[in-house]
Amino acid sequence: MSDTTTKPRVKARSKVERPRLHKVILLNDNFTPREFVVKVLKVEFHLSEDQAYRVMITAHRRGACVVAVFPKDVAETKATRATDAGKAQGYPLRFETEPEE
Ligand code: TYC
Repeated sequence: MSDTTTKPRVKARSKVERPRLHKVILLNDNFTPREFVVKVLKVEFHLSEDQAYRVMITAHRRGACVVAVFPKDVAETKATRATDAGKAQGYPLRFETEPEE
């Protein structure tokens, strides 16, 4: 007979924290043409025409609008690319990022 004892194993639940997502926020300005904002939203964020128009018009009316949420590095890369697309045409279009609550 074996003299090994069997201990009850309580599996420790490791609390794996998921990395917080970051919002990409579109900011309004008085110069960038509406159609250009819609185009950037479609190309950089893969929004449909309808989604892009709604985001653009919300930013236009309220000053800012959340475009989407992503892991931090993706949010920052997309915000930079979209801001640079405006800059390349001489527009002051801005996208910022901030952590989700
Ligand atoms: N306000 C701009 C205009 O009237 C259009 C615009 C909308 C610009 C949203 C930026 O995030 C923006 N031409």
